[in-house]
Amino acid sequence: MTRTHPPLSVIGVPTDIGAGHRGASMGPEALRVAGLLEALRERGLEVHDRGNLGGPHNPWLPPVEGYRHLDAVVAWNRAVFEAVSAELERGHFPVMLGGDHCLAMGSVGAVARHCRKAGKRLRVLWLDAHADFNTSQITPTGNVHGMPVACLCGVGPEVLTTLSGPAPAIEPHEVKQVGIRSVDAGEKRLVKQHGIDIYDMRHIDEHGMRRTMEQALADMGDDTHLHVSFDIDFLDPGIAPGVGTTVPGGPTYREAQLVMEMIADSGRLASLDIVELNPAYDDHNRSGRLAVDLVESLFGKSTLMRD
Ligand code: Z70
Ligand code: MN
Ligand code: MN
Ligand code: MN
Repeated sequence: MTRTHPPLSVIGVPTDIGAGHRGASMGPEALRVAGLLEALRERGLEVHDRGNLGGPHNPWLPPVEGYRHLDAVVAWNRAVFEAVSAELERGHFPVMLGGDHCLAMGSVGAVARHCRKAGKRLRVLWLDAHADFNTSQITPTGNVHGMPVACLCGVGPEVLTTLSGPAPAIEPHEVKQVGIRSVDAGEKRLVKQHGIDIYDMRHIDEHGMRRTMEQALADMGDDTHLHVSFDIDFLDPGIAPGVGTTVPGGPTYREAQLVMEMIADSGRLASLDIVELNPAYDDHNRSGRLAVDLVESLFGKSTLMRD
């Protein structure tokens, strides 16, 4: 099946500023070494590598008022926001290579602002083991990569909730989370309170991945911009050990492939984060190569369908 995508602009975000383990800063290079750009070009896509963004180094300090490195997180996300906004402005498809998941505040913030301006509907598909809906009051760690969904929904410090403008970047009903299996005690109450649609592993076990993805991708139209935020820890650690926080019981290789194929078939994919790949925990870049394999499916590679 031939699908037309605008030119892709690949943006490296080499930071672990929001993470609980060092090393996600090496993610962008590991994805390049695993052949991501070549694989995308092989799909017939026009791909521009914009290189890496820069930002403050990681001082590795304890939390201050419930946040670790808040100022540095803000600086990185301002850079992400500007870079992604510029790519959307020129009609390109931004692909973020993380880096830890805090970068999604900048990327989804830019995508949301673009959608409002262009009169498009927004759907954010959050593939993750974690809900990433903590706040400074309830976080067990102070790590801001556990907070981006809350911040995007307007729950968080003003410096982060106003990255893309005065109003919250997204409304809770615009985000669907798949693969969730680790939610902290206070976080459970918050996601319920905000009505986030969470397809956790129990839901996937009971209904199957096909039905789950039909639900997560339902009600999109020609005017929908689909942003996928793909945290590598979504995948079962048995197939993707290269992440800071492994959580057992994640999607298998086959389930993950189906997720990507169904997103591709939706025809709505317009921006992407690939985050939390941590080469320091990986096995000879196995998880990086798996990410490339899955991204090929995300861009329409399939077993029997001809290109
Ligand atoms: C925990 C916290 C987390 C990874 C998100 C974990 C957060 N909920 N970890 N992504 N890898 O510290 O907030
Ligand atoms: Mn995450
Ligand atoms: Mn995660
Ligand atoms: Mn709703």
